Amino acid sequence: MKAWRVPALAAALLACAAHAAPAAEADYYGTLEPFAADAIYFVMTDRFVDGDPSNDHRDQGGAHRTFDIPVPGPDGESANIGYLGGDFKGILDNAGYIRGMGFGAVWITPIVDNPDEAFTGGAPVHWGSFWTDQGKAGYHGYWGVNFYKLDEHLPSAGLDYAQFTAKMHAAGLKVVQDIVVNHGSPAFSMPERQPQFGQLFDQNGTLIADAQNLPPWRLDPRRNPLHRFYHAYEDVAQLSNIDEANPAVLDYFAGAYLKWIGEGTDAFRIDTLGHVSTAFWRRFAARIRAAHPGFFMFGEAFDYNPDAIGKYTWPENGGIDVLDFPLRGRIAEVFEHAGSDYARLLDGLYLTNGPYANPYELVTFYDNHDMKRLDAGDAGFIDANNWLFTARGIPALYYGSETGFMRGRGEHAGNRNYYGQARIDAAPRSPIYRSLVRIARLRAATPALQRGLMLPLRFAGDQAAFYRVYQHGGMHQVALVLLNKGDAPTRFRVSDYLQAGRWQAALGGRSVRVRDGGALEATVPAHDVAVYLLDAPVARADLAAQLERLMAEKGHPAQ
Ligand SMILES: [Ca+2]
Ligand SMILES: [Ca+2]
Ligand SMILES: [Ca+2]
Repeated sequence: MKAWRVPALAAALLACAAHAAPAAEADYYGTLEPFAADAIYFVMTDRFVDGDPSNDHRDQGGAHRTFDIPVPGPDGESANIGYLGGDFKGILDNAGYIRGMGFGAVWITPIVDNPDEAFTGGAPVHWGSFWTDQGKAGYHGYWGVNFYKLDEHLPSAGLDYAQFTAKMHAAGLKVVQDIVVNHGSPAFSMPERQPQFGQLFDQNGTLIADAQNLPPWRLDPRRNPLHRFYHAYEDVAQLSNIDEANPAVLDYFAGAYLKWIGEGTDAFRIDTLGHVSTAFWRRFAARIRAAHPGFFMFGEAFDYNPDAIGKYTWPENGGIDVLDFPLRGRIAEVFEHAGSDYARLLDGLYLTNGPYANPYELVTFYDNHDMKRLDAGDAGFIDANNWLFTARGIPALYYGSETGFMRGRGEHAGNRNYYGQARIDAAPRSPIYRSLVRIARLRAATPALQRGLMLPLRFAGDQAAFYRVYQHGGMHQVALVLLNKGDAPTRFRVSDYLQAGRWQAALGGRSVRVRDGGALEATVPAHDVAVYLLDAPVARADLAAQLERLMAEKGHPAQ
């Protein structure tokens, strides 16, 4: 056997030499995660578009009705804590709008059945309040009572969840399902017990857990089987606090979420990740990925300290990527204030030896439904989007940010207001929308911007300049990104690590031919971005050395 194989190998080597095959290109990439190709549009389903009034259930709830519960504010303004009618059909009707902006995925709020009454416990909601739930309905979806059952406000005839995901896929959009394991619905403090609140039901509709309106410290999980899904201590507001150490809990949630993957879910966004133990996440991720290898998940650990959230991304804790809260804090700082310094963002990237298993797989954002929306003028939004869609990470944009909708507003002050078809139809008139479309479509067409290594060149004042480099599997691309957040045009001159060749101006304008040892000069208008692309393998030695260092050190040192 051996005697036969050696000549074959020698013949192969000779054949290679005869054809002077080039040396294999070195691997340079931030991530190979396929999901990183897709920017994410985050929709609070109930607040996006009411595509089907027949599923609104406007009479639901009786004395504790669930539809259209206004929270009045000053000057005739209003927030709302009832259902407002948004549904799968409203999203699907606008799949072309979302895809057309350059997004490849839609993150939707939880789809599972929520209570059919407004909550009567907790503290009353008033304009601008946080952590208050009295009078609120489960329009947001985060109060699950049966995690195997679709909430009745979402589907339409011919459009159940599986049909919705199939049609979204056909429209070129993946579906990111928002999932919760930490809690069910509000479970105590009701003046009188309300149906469904604090209860959990299985796939057959059988009651399997019930807090019975008891405060958590009065639960008796040792003796009462209906209390065994819950910790006997508080966690978030009045929400039931699921005991993730109970093996039945893992079976219940893994079973439910595998069912939804079977109906077309492409990825999970995990709510309240940091309120559940890493031991649970390791087991949960293993269960999901045993059936669906490589399934992409990212979670919400609501913490601006990178040391507190990095651990969730490590393989021993389930390898779950996270929403990039630490960078989000810096993005708001920089783009909400003129005169800020791009250097603040550089320090928040953690490109080498940082706390994350891979910083290129983090989901980056500047606001969402649980905080004040970005408080900036149109120019600030434009600058923030130009950053988000060119820097490392997977951008997620909250619905309405494409027009600066309800900017600066928190949860009960308009953050989650109904967007609606009229605003969508008018969006092309917004300068934020027009510049977003330009940069998001460029990212969608540019592997280096999606998954390339990021090599910073200059982060100072209103200027940022960096390379993104993707070289893998026969594909190679170098992007040079030049950002100007100032009020005047600015001149960039780049020579560091600049490879000779023909650099195409990806957003329009003249391409630039760079000679060995030359420079690339470009003027970037106020609040604008320029991207130059070189479609060539990395050849310059000092650039290769920098990329090798970034490759070797991009993860957490212990990984
Ligand atoms: Ca509806
Ligand atoms: Ca319901
Ligand atoms: Ca918890």
